[in-house]
Amino acid sequence: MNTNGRYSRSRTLFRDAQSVIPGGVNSPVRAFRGVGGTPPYVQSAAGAYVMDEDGNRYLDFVGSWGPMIVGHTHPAVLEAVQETLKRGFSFGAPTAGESRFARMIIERVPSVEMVRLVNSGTEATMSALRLARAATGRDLLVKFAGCYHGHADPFLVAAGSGTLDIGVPDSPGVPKAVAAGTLIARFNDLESVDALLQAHPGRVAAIIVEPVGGNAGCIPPVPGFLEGLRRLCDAQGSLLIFDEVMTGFRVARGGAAELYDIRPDLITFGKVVGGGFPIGAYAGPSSIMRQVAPSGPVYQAGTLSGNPVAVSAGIATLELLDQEAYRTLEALGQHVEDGLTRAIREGGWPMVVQRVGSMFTPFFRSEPVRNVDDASDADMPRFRTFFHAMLGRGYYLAPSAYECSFLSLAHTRETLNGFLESAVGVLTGIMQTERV
Ligand code: KE4
Repeated sequence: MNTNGRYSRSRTLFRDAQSVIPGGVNSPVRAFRGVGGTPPYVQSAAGAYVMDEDGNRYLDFVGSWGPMIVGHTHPAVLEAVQETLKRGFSFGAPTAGESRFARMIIERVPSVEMVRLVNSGTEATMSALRLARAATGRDLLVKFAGCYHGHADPFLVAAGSGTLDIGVPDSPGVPKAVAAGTLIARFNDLESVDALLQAHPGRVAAIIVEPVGGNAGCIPPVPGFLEGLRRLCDAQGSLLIFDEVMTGFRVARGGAAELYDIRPDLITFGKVVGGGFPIGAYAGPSSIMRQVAPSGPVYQAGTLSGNPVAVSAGIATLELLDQEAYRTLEALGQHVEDGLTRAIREGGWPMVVQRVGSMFTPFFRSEPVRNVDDASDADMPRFRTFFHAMLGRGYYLAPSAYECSFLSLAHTRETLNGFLESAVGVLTGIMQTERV
């Protein structure tokens, strides 16, 4: 817990904020409900580091929950944003940059021919679902327990991410009629999907999936899972939606669709695509996307959608993410995984580290984590002890056992060696104290 004086200013700010903002935060996961204690109030960030209001510096593994893949305040992104700002903030009119940005996304993701920009991942998934329902004339949605697709009503059923930390995977306020339209399957379990499709023949508009589970910790798809979803959708006439808000431009230049060589019908993006500015997107083949207003009847709109400042950050970020960047991110991820896994093996500790590219989660459980039930079976008190001990040593991991930690191009083998040395020391202490 943050009990020493090093967090006094954050503690004061957090206490004050709770009288004017629900829970003191503008997004629940920031409140540390998953780990307890006071969240450090970030005052600034640069490269791989964030600095809090008490003058503490942390090697950052949260990265704004994914967007900061090139590092904080990257000079190229900063310059692009500053240049755009001089020409104006927002126009509510089309700009040349939006088409350029759309073409960059199309060039990177094989199944995408058209893109609509929105302002968040939630808007992207909400809009993609409406489009899928219109395109198929069907109403039902299949999602997976523990997957999180933002906070639109249809997705707050057996959700993941912060809903698990505060125990509301089925949020109050979602009408029963809406929740009834969302069918729940088990991640990495094709039979659970087939059973739902057989029970509702011809009625499922879409299956939405995080191709790599990232909201119950990092849960890779087992071999054949994604290919099976593709086959089931084809057989049923349902659309396959890859929610790549977290994996898009994170796990490969073309996201998980490229990494696993799957062609989903629709893909949603967020986080990395905005480079730290509010951008979401949904995308797919022209045959489907043309149905979106004003070219088609499926209505979706947004005052700040395609905002020129945000788009300039997205363009500058994607320009930095060439194949060399992904080789670097993979090497850094492998280095972290190898370092932790070696210590776990030598210590005989009941832990697994699961990773895809530069997103990873240490689970305090011996067996692999294949779904949210496995993730919930991990030793949460031990995770909390580990998290706070590492925070106290200047390493800011994701403050929840149900989240992923992220690496960036600003992390180095040297800084990660320091992280690994601290992590192994802390874990050794935990396991010895608990005589594991
Ligand atoms: P936003 O509306 O938060 O931009 O995106 C929602 C979303 C959709 N799909 C996936 C796969 C996501 O991971 C997210 C958002 N992720 C959470 C954390 N895992 C964002 C952090 C937060 O809620 O503050």
